[in-house]
Amino acid sequence: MFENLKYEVKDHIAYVTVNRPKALNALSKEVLDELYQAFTMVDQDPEVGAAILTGEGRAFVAGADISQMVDLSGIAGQDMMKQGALVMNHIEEISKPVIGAINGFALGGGCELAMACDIRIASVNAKFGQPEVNLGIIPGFGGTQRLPRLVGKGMGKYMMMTAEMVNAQEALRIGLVEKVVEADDLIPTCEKIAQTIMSKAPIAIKAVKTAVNNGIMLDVKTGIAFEGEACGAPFCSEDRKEGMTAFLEKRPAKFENK
Ligand code: DAK
Repeated sequence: MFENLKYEVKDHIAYVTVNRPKALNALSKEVLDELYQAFTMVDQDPEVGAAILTGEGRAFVAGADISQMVDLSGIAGQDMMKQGALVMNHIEEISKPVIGAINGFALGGGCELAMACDIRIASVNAKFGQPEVNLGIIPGFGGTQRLPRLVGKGMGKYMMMTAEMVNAQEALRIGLVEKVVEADDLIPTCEKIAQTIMSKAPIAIKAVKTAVNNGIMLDVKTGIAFEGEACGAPFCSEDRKEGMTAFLEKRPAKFENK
């Protein structure tokens, strides 16, 4: 189905694996196009409740494809930046949770791709960084905006100005990832998290995603007003009635995405 990705659905989880291991899964124009299509499939397939995004081999994604960028004109560069930013926004905005399983290098556009996921789980081998200044550019797929929101302004600037890589434990300490696990436990851990999330009311999960993603860009007061709006759909759902009734009847809830 794809040339640069593996895409598989199992037990309601879509596995999206960037599959260019020889180039450490660098984001070529083609990979970006395919990622956009794959996450549209995740969004639209009613059989899919969550996605796990990872990379084949020893990298998650080592960045935008430098060999494709080297000869780009300024205008073509802007187009590429727009394409990358669009893909990251798409992943962030789809209605289903996306878990990044960070198995190795997550550099430049790869770190930005990881940050577009809702939750990041790192293997002990993972390495993160924004080395764009080594190449005479700056992060162009949302990194200057998403990184400081995750790790704070100082650490974000530190990483983007020094181009230093951080290992998985440091990424955990600064809030760039949520958990660090042994390499063999990476996918099982992500599957467990996906299953846990999928056992909840999907309309509520979608509303959490929307409220957090939009609210974080607003001042707290406006954000709380936004949260009020986002409460509407879950509160009006049949699943809300089921969840509350199940609690009172001391039984597990059976959610139907209604
Ligand atoms: N692009 C293309 N090829 C890459 C690559 C990349 N980002 N990263 C690695 N490769 C390729 C290498 O060229 C090598 O290919 P062959 O020589 O075997 O053909 C192969 O993957 C294996 O890499 P190494 O031999 O270098 O492996 P090592 O273990 O020695 O080193 C490394 C691993 C990850 C430390 C190293 O490969 C590395 O430093 N890679 C580059 C990391 C990087 O700088 N990433 C940031 C890329 S820049 C914008 C648009 C986009 C962006 C910004 C702005 N605008 C238009 C405004 C985004 C920029 C980026 O992401």
